[in-house]
Amino acid sequence: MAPSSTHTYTVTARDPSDNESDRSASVTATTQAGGTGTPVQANGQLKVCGVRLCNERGEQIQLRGMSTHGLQWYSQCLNTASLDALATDWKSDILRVSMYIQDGGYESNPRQFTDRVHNLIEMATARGMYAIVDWHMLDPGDPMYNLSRAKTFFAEIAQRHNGKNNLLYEIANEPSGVSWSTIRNYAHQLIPVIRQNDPDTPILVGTRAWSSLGVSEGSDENEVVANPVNATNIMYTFHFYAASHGSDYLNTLSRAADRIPVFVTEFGTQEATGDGPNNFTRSQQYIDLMAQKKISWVNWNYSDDFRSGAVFTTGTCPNGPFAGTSRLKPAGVWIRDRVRAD
Ligand code: IDC
Repeated sequence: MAPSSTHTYTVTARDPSDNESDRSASVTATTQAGGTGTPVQANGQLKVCGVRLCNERGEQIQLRGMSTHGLQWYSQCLNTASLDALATDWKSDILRVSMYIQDGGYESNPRQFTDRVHNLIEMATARGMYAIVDWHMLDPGDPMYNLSRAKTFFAEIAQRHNGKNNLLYEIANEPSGVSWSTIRNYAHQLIPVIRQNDPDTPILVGTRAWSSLGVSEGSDENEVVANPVNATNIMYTFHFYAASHGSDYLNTLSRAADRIPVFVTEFGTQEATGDGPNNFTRSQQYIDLMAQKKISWVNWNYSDDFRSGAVFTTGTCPNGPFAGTSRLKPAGVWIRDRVRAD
Protein backbone atom coordinates (compact mmCIF):
# COMPACT_ATOMS: atom_id res chain seq x y z
CA MET A 1 0.00 0.00 0.00
CA ALA A 2 1.22 3.46 -0.74
CA PRO A 3 2.42 5.61 0.76
CA SER A 4 3.22 4.48 4.22
CA SER A 5 2.63 0.82 4.97
CA THR A 6 5.67 -1.37 4.56
CA HIS A 7 3.74 -4.47 5.45
CA THR A 8 6.28 -5.54 8.04
CA TYR A 9 4.16 -6.63 10.91
CA THR A 10 3.19 -9.71 12.77
CA VAL A 11 -0.25 -10.49 14.04
CA THR A 12 -1.49 -13.10 16.40
CA ALA A 13 -5.21 -13.23 16.60
CA ARG A 14 -7.86 -15.37 18.07
CA ASP A 15 -10.83 -15.57 15.79
CA PRO A 16 -14.40 -15.08 16.86
CA SER A 17 -15.20 -17.80 14.34
CA ASP A 18 -13.43 -20.31 16.57
CA ASN A 19 -16.27 -19.73 18.98
CA GLU A 20 -19.39 -18.12 17.59
CA SER A 21 -20.39 -16.60 20.90
CA ASP A 22 -17.05 -14.95 21.54
CA ARG A 23 -16.75 -11.67 19.69
CA SER A 24 -13.83 -10.36 21.70
CA ALA A 25 -11.03 -11.09 19.28
CA SER A 26 -7.70 -10.20 20.81
CA VAL A 27 -4.82 -9.00 18.74
CA THR A 28 -1.22 -8.15 19.20
CA ALA A 29 0.03 -6.27 16.21
CA THR A 30 3.64 -5.38 16.75
CA THR A 31 5.46 -2.93 14.62
CA GLN A 32 8.85 -4.18 13.62
CA ALA A 33 11.91 -2.06 13.06
CA GLY A 34 11.26 0.28 10.17
CA GLY A 35 7.69 -0.87 9.86
CA THR A 36 4.59 1.14 10.34
CA GLY A 37 2.25 -1.52 11.67
CA THR A 38 -0.76 -3.02 10.01
CA PRO A 39 -2.49 -1.24 7.14
CA VAL A 40 -5.16 0.02 9.53
CA GLN A 41 -2.62 1.13 12.15
CA ALA A 42 -0.72 2.98 9.46
CA ASN A 43 -3.71 4.69 7.86
CA GLY A 44 -6.68 4.73 10.20
CA GLN A 45 -10.07 5.99 9.12
CA LEU A 46 -10.37 6.32 5.35
CA LYS A 47 -11.97 9.29 3.71
CA VAL A 48 -12.70 10.17 0.12
CA CYS A 49 -10.63 13.23 -0.82
CA GLY A 50 -11.57 14.73 -4.16
CA VAL A 51 -11.36 11.87 -6.66
CA ARG A 52 -9.05 9.79 -4.47
CA LEU A 53 -9.07 7.72 -1.31
CA CYS A 54 -7.13 9.17 1.61
CA ASN A 55 -5.96 7.98 4.99
CA GLU A 56 -6.66 9.76 8.26
CA ARG A 57 -3.83 12.21 7.61
CA GLY A 58 -5.31 13.21 4.26
CA GLU A 59 -2.63 11.37 2.25
CA GLN A 60 -3.76 9.62 -0.92
CA ILE A 61 -3.49 5.87 -0.63
CA GLN A 62 -4.05 2.79 -2.74
CA LEU A 63 -5.41 -0.34 -1.06
CA ARG A 64 -4.82 -3.76 -2.61
CA GLY A 65 -6.35 -7.03 -1.63
CA MET A 66 -8.62 -9.98 -2.24
CA SER A 67 -12.30 -10.76 -2.40
CA THR A 68 -13.84 -13.83 -0.89
CA HIS A 69 -15.93 -16.06 -3.12
CA GLY A 70 -19.62 -16.29 -2.17
CA LEU A 71 -19.96 -16.93 1.56
CA GLN A 72 -22.66 -19.53 0.87
CA TRP A 73 -20.19 -21.63 -1.08
CA TYR A 74 -16.67 -20.99 0.20
CA SER A 75 -16.80 -20.06 3.88
CA GLN A 76 -14.46 -23.03 4.43
CA CYS A 77 -11.75 -20.93 2.80
CA LEU A 78 -12.11 -18.24 5.47
CA ASN A 79 -10.56 -19.41 8.72
CA THR A 80 -7.75 -18.51 11.10
CA ALA A 81 -5.00 -19.92 8.90
CA SER A 82 -6.26 -18.56 5.59
CA LEU A 83 -6.82 -15.05 6.92
CA ASP A 84 -3.47 -15.08 8.72
CA ALA A 85 -1.90 -15.94 5.36
CA LEU A 86 -3.81 -13.17 3.63
CA ALA A 87 -2.65 -10.59 6.19
CA THR A 88 0.94 -11.66 6.77
CA ASP A 89 2.05 -13.69 3.74
CA TRP A 90 0.02 -11.93 1.04
CA LYS A 91 0.35 -8.66 3.01
CA SER A 92 -3.13 -7.76 1.90
CA ASP A 93 -4.51 -4.38 2.92
CA ILE A 94 -8.10 -5.38 2.53
CA LEU A 95 -10.58 -8.24 2.44
CA ARG A 96 -13.80 -7.95 0.46
CA VAL A 97 -16.55 -9.97 2.11
CA SER A 98 -18.84 -11.08 -0.72
CA MET A 99 -22.25 -11.89 0.59
CA TYR A 100 -24.52 -12.96 -2.27
CA ILE A 101 -28.17 -12.07 -1.78
CA GLN A 102 -29.72 -14.64 -4.10
CA ASP A 103 -28.19 -17.98 -5.19
CA GLY A 104 -28.57 -19.44 -1.69
CA GLY A 105 -27.17 -16.33 -0.02
CA TYR A 106 -28.61 -13.72 2.36
CA GLU A 107 -32.27 -14.05 1.35
CA SER A 108 -32.28 -17.72 2.31
CA ASN A 109 -31.20 -17.02 5.91
CA PRO A 110 -30.66 -13.36 6.77
CA ARG A 111 -29.68 -14.03 10.39
CA GLN A 112 -27.02 -16.58 9.53
CA PHE A 113 -25.44 -14.54 6.74
CA THR A 114 -25.47 -11.33 8.75
CA ASP A 115 -23.67 -13.16 11.55
CA ARG A 116 -21.12 -14.54 9.11
CA VAL A 117 -20.40 -11.02 7.94
CA HIS A 118 -20.08 -9.79 11.54
CA ASN A 119 -17.55 -12.56 12.13
CA LEU A 120 -15.50 -11.85 9.04
CA ILE A 121 -15.41 -8.16 9.90
CA GLU A 122 -13.96 -9.10 13.30
CA MET A 123 -11.44 -11.45 11.69
CA ALA A 124 -10.23 -8.78 9.28
CA THR A 125 -10.14 -6.22 12.10
CA ALA A 126 -8.09 -8.51 14.34
CA ARG A 127 -5.46 -8.65 11.60
CA GLY A 128 -5.34 -4.94 10.91
CA MET A 129 -6.94 -5.25 7.47
CA TYR A 130 -9.63 -3.08 5.96
CA ALA A 131 -12.86 -4.86 5.01
CA ILE A 132 -15.39 -4.18 2.31
CA VAL A 133 -18.87 -5.37 3.16
CA ASP A 134 -20.10 -6.37 -0.30
CA TRP A 135 -23.86 -6.57 -0.89
CA HIS A 136 -23.33 -9.04 -3.71
CA MET A 137 -26.54 -8.55 -5.67
CA LEU A 138 -26.17 -10.00 -9.15
CA ASP A 139 -29.37 -11.56 -10.50
CA PRO A 140 -31.85 -9.90 -10.58
CA GLY A 141 -29.77 -6.94 -11.63
CA ASP A 142 -32.19 -4.29 -10.38
CA PRO A 143 -30.86 -3.22 -6.97
CA MET A 144 -34.38 -2.07 -6.02
CA TYR A 145 -35.43 -5.71 -5.90
CA ASN A 146 -33.42 -6.08 -2.69
CA LEU A 147 -33.82 -2.57 -1.26
CA SER A 148 -35.71 -3.49 1.89
CA ARG A 149 -33.33 -6.38 2.59
CA ALA A 150 -30.39 -4.04 2.09
CA LYS A 151 -31.85 -1.53 4.54
CA THR A 152 -32.29 -4.20 7.20
CA PHE A 153 -28.81 -5.62 6.65
CA PHE A 154 -26.83 -2.38 6.48
CA ALA A 155 -28.69 -0.83 9.42
CA GLU A 156 -27.51 -3.69 11.62
CA ILE A 157 -23.98 -3.76 10.20
CA ALA A 158 -23.57 0.00 10.57
CA GLN A 159 -24.98 -0.03 14.10
CA ARG A 160 -22.75 -2.86 15.27
CA HIS A 161 -19.53 -1.63 13.70
CA ASN A 162 -19.78 2.15 13.74
CA GLY A 163 -16.90 2.35 16.20
CA LYS A 164 -14.50 0.70 13.75
CA ASN A 165 -12.23 2.63 11.42
CA ASN A 166 -11.50 -0.11 8.88
CA LEU A 167 -14.71 -0.62 6.91
CA LEU A 168 -16.16 0.27 3.53
CA TYR A 169 -19.73 -0.51 2.49
CA GLU A 170 -20.35 -1.67 -1.09
CA ILE A 171 -24.07 -1.32 -1.54
CA ALA A 172 -24.63 -2.95 -4.95
CA ASN A 173 -22.15 -5.38 -6.46
CA GLU A 174 -23.25 -5.39 -10.09
CA PRO A 175 -26.45 -3.74 -11.23
CA SER A 176 -27.58 -4.80 -14.72
CA GLY A 177 -30.57 -4.20 -16.95
CA VAL A 178 -31.32 -0.89 -15.26
CA SER A 179 -30.43 2.72 -15.93
CA TRP A 180 -27.98 4.78 -13.91
CA SER A 181 -30.89 6.80 -12.56
CA THR A 182 -32.40 3.66 -11.01
CA ILE A 183 -29.10 2.82 -9.33
CA ARG A 184 -28.76 6.40 -8.16
CA ASN A 185 -32.28 6.33 -6.74
CA TYR A 186 -31.43 3.11 -4.88
CA ALA A 187 -28.34 4.77 -3.42
CA HIS A 188 -30.40 7.76 -2.33
CA GLN A 189 -32.77 5.50 -0.45
CA LEU A 190 -30.18 3.28 1.20
CA ILE A 191 -27.38 5.69 2.07
CA PRO A 192 -29.40 7.69 4.64
CA VAL A 193 -30.15 4.45 6.51
CA ILE A 194 -26.42 3.75 6.74
CA ARG A 195 -25.53 7.33 7.62
CA GLN A 196 -28.05 7.38 10.47
CA ASN A 197 -26.00 4.69 12.15
CA ASP A 198 -22.55 5.43 10.83
CA PRO A 199 -21.67 8.90 9.55
CA ASP A 200 -18.13 8.31 8.31
CA THR A 201 -17.62 4.91 6.65
CA PRO A 202 -16.95 5.32 2.92
CA ILE A 203 -19.73 3.93 0.73
CA LEU A 204 -19.06 2.31 -2.65
CA VAL A 205 -21.79 2.56 -5.26
CA GLY A 206 -22.13 0.05 -8.10
CA THR A 207 -22.45 1.38 -11.62
CA ARG A 208 -24.43 0.52 -14.72
CA ALA A 209 -23.95 -2.71 -16.66
CA TRP A 210 -22.15 -4.90 -14.11
CA SER A 211 -20.25 -2.00 -12.57
CA SER A 212 -18.61 -1.07 -15.84
CA LEU A 213 -19.68 2.60 -15.62
CA GLY A 214 -21.92 1.66 -18.53
CA VAL A 215 -19.04 0.90 -20.91
CA SER A 216 -20.16 -2.65 -21.64
CA GLU A 217 -23.34 -1.13 -23.09
CA GLY A 218 -21.63 1.59 -25.07
CA SER A 219 -21.94 4.35 -22.47
CA ASP A 220 -19.24 5.80 -20.22
CA GLU A 221 -18.56 7.75 -17.03
CA ASN A 222 -20.33 10.84 -18.33
CA GLU A 223 -23.67 9.61 -17.03
CA VAL A 224 -22.27 9.57 -13.49
CA VAL A 225 -20.40 12.83 -13.87
CA ALA A 226 -23.61 14.47 -15.08
CA ASN A 227 -25.71 12.96 -12.33
CA PRO A 228 -23.61 12.05 -9.31
CA VAL A 229 -25.00 10.46 -6.18
CA ASN A 230 -26.05 13.17 -3.81
CA ALA A 231 -24.01 12.15 -0.77
CA THR A 232 -20.54 12.68 0.65
CA ASN A 233 -17.73 10.21 1.20
CA ILE A 234 -18.74 7.90 -1.61
CA MET A 235 -16.91 6.23 -4.49
CA TYR A 236 -18.09 4.50 -7.66
CA THR A 237 -17.12 0.94 -8.47
CA PHE A 238 -15.57 -0.39 -11.65
CA HIS A 239 -15.15 -4.12 -12.42
CA PHE A 240 -13.19 -5.77 -15.23
CA TYR A 241 -11.94 -9.16 -16.35
CA ALA A 242 -8.76 -8.66 -18.33
CA ALA A 243 -9.17 -11.50 -20.85
CA SER A 244 -12.62 -10.16 -21.83
CA HIS A 245 -12.30 -6.41 -21.35
CA GLY A 246 -9.83 -4.43 -23.43
CA SER A 247 -9.03 -0.88 -24.37
CA ASP A 248 -12.55 0.55 -24.07
CA TYR A 249 -12.56 -0.52 -20.43
CA LEU A 250 -8.99 0.61 -19.80
CA ASN A 251 -9.62 4.01 -21.34
CA THR A 252 -12.85 4.48 -19.43
CA LEU A 253 -11.19 3.60 -16.15
CA SER A 254 -8.34 5.97 -16.88
CA ARG A 255 -10.61 8.91 -17.76
CA ALA A 256 -13.11 8.23 -15.02
CA ALA A 257 -10.45 8.14 -12.30
CA ASP A 258 -9.59 11.76 -13.10
CA ARG A 259 -13.23 12.85 -12.80
CA ILE A 260 -14.91 10.81 -10.06
CA PRO A 261 -13.70 8.67 -7.14
CA VAL A 262 -13.37 5.10 -8.45
CA PHE A 263 -12.68 1.89 -6.53
CA VAL A 264 -12.07 -1.38 -8.41
CA THR A 265 -13.82 -3.69 -5.97
CA GLU A 266 -13.59 -6.71 -8.28
CA PHE A 267 -11.41 -7.76 -11.18
CA GLY A 268 -9.99 -10.92 -12.67
CA THR A 269 -7.00 -11.72 -14.84
CA GLN A 270 -9.15 -14.16 -16.85
CA GLU A 271 -12.49 -14.05 -18.67
CA ALA A 272 -15.69 -12.54 -17.29
CA THR A 273 -16.83 -16.00 -16.27
CA GLY A 274 -14.05 -15.95 -13.70
CA ASP A 275 -12.60 -18.84 -15.67
CA GLY A 276 -10.61 -19.55 -18.85
CA PRO A 277 -7.16 -18.37 -19.83
CA ASN A 278 -5.44 -15.53 -18.04
CA ASN A 279 -4.33 -12.44 -19.92
CA PHE A 280 -1.47 -11.29 -17.73
CA THR A 281 -0.18 -8.80 -20.28
CA ARG A 282 -3.38 -6.82 -20.28
CA SER A 283 -3.82 -7.37 -16.54
CA GLN A 284 -0.47 -5.68 -16.02
CA GLN A 285 -1.68 -2.67 -18.01
CA TYR A 286 -4.57 -2.33 -15.59
CA ILE A 287 -2.27 -2.80 -12.58
CA ASP A 288 0.08 -0.09 -13.88
CA LEU A 289 -2.79 2.31 -14.53
CA MET A 290 -4.25 1.68 -11.08
CA ALA A 291 -0.86 2.23 -9.45
CA GLN A 292 -0.32 5.43 -11.36
CA LYS A 293 -3.72 6.86 -10.44
CA LYS A 294 -3.84 5.35 -6.96
CA ILE A 295 -6.96 3.37 -7.74
CA SER A 296 -7.57 0.84 -4.98
CA TRP A 297 -8.28 -2.70 -6.14
CA VAL A 298 -9.55 -6.07 -5.03
CA ASN A 299 -9.08 -9.30 -6.97
CA TRP A 300 -11.65 -12.11 -7.42
CA ASN A 301 -11.21 -14.52 -5.57
CA TYR A 302 -9.68 -16.07 -2.43
CA SER A 303 -11.09 -19.59 -2.67
CA ASP A 304 -10.33 -23.07 -4.03
CA ASP A 305 -13.18 -23.08 -6.57
CA PHE A 306 -12.21 -25.01 -9.72
CA ARG A 307 -12.27 -21.94 -11.97
CA SER A 308 -8.99 -20.32 -13.01
CA GLY A 309 -9.77 -17.11 -11.12
CA ALA A 310 -9.96 -18.80 -7.73
CA VAL A 311 -6.43 -18.54 -6.42
CA PHE A 312 -6.11 -21.91 -4.66
CA THR A 313 -6.15 -25.36 -6.22
CA THR A 314 -9.20 -27.49 -5.55
CA GLY A 315 -9.07 -29.15 -2.14
CA THR A 316 -6.89 -26.52 -0.47
CA CYS A 317 -9.69 -25.46 1.89
CA PRO A 318 -10.07 -25.74 4.82
CA ASN A 319 -6.65 -27.12 5.76
CA GLY A 320 -4.28 -25.21 3.51
CA PRO A 321 -1.43 -24.56 3.47
CA PHE A 322 -2.47 -21.04 2.49
CA ALA A 323 0.87 -19.24 2.81
CA GLY A 324 3.46 -19.41 0.06
CA THR A 325 2.75 -20.56 -3.47
CA SER A 326 2.50 -24.36 -3.23
CA ARG A 327 -1.30 -24.39 -3.52
CA LEU A 328 -1.73 -21.45 -5.87
CA LYS A 329 -2.99 -21.60 -9.44
CA PRO A 330 -1.21 -19.38 -12.01
CA ALA A 331 -3.59 -16.47 -11.34
CA GLY A 332 -2.88 -16.87 -7.63
CA VAL A 333 0.89 -16.74 -8.02
CA TRP A 334 0.57 -13.68 -10.25
CA ILE A 335 -1.82 -11.73 -8.07
CA ARG A 336 -0.09 -12.60 -4.78
CA ASP A 337 3.06 -10.93 -6.10
CA ARG A 338 1.10 -7.80 -6.89
CA VAL A 339 -0.81 -7.69 -3.61
CA ARG A 340 2.52 -8.09 -1.77
CA ALA A 341 4.44 -5.55 -3.81
CA ASP A 342 5.66 -2.47 -1.96
C1 IDC B 1 -19.03 -16.07 -10.32
C2 IDC B 1 -18.36 -17.20 -9.58
C3 IDC B 1 -19.00 -18.50 -9.94
C4 IDC B 1 -20.50 -18.40 -9.74
C5 IDC B 1 -21.04 -17.23 -10.52
C6 IDC B 1 -22.54 -17.04 -10.36
O1 IDC B 1 -16.96 -17.21 -9.85
O2 IDC B 1 -18.48 -19.55 -9.17
O3 IDC B 1 -21.10 -19.59 -10.21
O4 IDC B 1 -20.40 -16.05 -10.07
O5 IDC B 1 -22.86 -16.64 -9.09
C7 IDC B 1 -18.83 -11.13 -11.55
C8 IDC B 1 -19.61 -11.33 -10.31
C9 IDC B 1 -19.17 -12.59 -9.58
C10 IDC B 1 -18.81 -13.69 -10.55
C11 IDC B 1 -17.61 -13.24 -11.35
C12 IDC B 1 -17.06 -14.31 -12.31
O6 IDC B 1 -19.56 -10.22 -9.43
O7 IDC B 1 -20.21 -13.00 -8.72
O8 IDC B 1 -18.47 -14.85 -9.83
N1 IDC B 1 -17.96 -12.03 -12.06
O9 IDC B 1 -18.05 -14.65 -13.25
N2 IDC B 1 -18.88 -10.10 -12.36
C13 IDC B 1 -18.09 -10.33 -13.41
C14 IDC B 1 -17.49 -11.55 -13.24
